[in-house]
Amino acid sequence: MEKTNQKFIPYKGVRYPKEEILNRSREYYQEMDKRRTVREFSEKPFPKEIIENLIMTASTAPSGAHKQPWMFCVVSDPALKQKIREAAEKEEYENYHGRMSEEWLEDLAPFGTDWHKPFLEIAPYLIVVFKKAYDLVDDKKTKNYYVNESVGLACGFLLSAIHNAGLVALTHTPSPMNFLQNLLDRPENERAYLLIPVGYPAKEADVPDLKRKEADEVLIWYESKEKS
Ligand code: IYR
Repeated sequence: MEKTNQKFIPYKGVRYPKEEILNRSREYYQEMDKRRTVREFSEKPFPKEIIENLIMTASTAPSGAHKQPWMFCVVSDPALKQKIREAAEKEEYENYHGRMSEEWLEDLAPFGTDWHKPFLEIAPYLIVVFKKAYDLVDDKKTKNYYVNESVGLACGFLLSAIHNAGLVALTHTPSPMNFLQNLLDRPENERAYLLIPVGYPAKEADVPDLKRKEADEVLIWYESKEKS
């Protein structure tokens, strides 16, 4: 390896025997396969420490040059949640009444979504994820790399942590999202990326009866042709 100024330390990850790796991989898949996007939340509160743990898990995601180009804003203030709902619904009304194509509306029909976004006030916490297009260090611009990939990975980690904790979430993408930068008073280098309400599911929460693709639809093997 190239000599650098970076200090290297021994990798401390656990090493399992292969049977255990097989079991753990199967069990994790089965657990994650139970995750569902939920749009009907309970108002039931829970400690903010839980949210902090979830976000710190998200922040363990890999990122371009380890810049961690994200900021997670957590909104629990009802007045601010109301403002966010009003602004999101204003945009979504336009989306559902002309900005989205017929094809798009048809694709969404099975999910029963419309411009009403009550979950933005009902869920106890809204996590608004911002990507940092660049960083500002003492008012100087410094570069970030693979920002979309990095923040997407962090959001994936976040969703799996939420599911693992026993809570539910919705990946909401009001469009355009710039109202969030204004309402949350975020600096110029931060752009809203996803809005993720988090909470307990409502008592009678329904989800669409979706099927996930089979392995042969999402996975192609390229193996040695040699007989083993
Ligand atoms: N942002 C809109 C529309 C929407 C778009 C897609 I693609 C979805 O998978 C779900 C919704 C809304 O939140 O209603």
